[in-house]
Amino acid sequence: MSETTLSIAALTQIVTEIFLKAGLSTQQAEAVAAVIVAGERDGCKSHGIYRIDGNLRTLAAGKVQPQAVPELRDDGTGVIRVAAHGGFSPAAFALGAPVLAERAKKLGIAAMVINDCTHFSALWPEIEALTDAGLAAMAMCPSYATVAPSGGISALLGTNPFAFGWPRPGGDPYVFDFATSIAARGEVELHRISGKPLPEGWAVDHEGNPTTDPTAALQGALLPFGGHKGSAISTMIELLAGVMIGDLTSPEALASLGSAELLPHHGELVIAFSPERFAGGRAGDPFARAEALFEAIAGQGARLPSQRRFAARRKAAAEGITLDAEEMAGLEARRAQPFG
Ligand code: NDP
Ligand code: PYC
Repeated sequence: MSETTLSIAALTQIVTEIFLKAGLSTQQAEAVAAVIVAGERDGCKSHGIYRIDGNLRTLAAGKVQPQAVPELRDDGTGVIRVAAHGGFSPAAFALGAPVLAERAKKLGIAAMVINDCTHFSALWPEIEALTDAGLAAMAMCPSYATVAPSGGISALLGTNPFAFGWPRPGGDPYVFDFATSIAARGEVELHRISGKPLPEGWAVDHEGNPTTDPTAALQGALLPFGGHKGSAISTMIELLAGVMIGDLTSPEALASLGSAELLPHHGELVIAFSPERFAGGRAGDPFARAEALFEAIAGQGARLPSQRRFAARRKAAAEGITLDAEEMAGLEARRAQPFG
């Protein structure tokens, strides 16, 4: 199968054009294209260009506001809010992130609540915006009911991603970002599209029986990572980034959307920390102590999370992003066809 290699800028232009043509404002289109292209650039296929069709389906169903203008609500405290007004989360995050960073540096800790957004993206672009500002950060959100709780048999929790980052002066940050299900639903979709069975232990069918068939898994439920531990972390995310911020939990998000074929609408919680402020002048520079820990991990031959991603990013910057013929044809078709 023939392949096409595009520069990051060229792919960004194509994806932005697709979303402008679909009716998104420039603010929304550029923010959505940036996270999709970042996913493709970093070798995160489950949140790369494969997400374009889901976004367009959600738009066509009228479930996301293409021209939404996110609104910052800042009362000067440690909790800032961004009302996404039914738009996509990346534009809302971009509006609030500088204020979150400024507030965390001033107070030591600050949180950003995003309400009323369609959320389809990986969380690491957001975490890296904060580690780039010298802050440690956590982000989390519900999704929609597609994961059975540990010991249960049917979909209730979301794939609920959780991400953390620590800044490393002069180097790539320490970042992890994962679904609290054993894999992201996007991974299951990619298995279905390429006709590959799932590994054992990922999912159950609609009757609660173990399955390796991606279609049966999508109709049934994924399982949490780490059994009862992942299930509890996922439940915490429902509480903190759903119930606590006055937004939808995963079962509520699925009920309001009516289908897991579209992208979910809910909120997100992002927390930023100033390591210097927390260290409070106690002995030992927190950044130097963190480096000692990272070196000890790597010293055992283990890799740090995001290392694969950063390597893919450097390769893409030097050599471009390579897409197969089917992916390229999909992009061209989306660019050429009228939206709807
Ligand atoms: P993965 O299991 O692919 O990766 C999880 C993390 O673990 C990454 O940081 C990865 O780094 C790291 N990692 C993987 N293997 C190793 C290893 N051997 N040693 C050390 N670290 C390792 O992620 P998921 O499939 O769970 O999630 C993929 C994406 O889906 C996430 O970005 C998440 O935000 C997104 N998502 C979004 C949702 C939403 O509602 N918006 C819902 C669910 C998921 P590396 O990347 O370098 O491999
Ligand atoms: O891959 O599980 C997933 C997902 C849900 C919403 C966005 N991504």
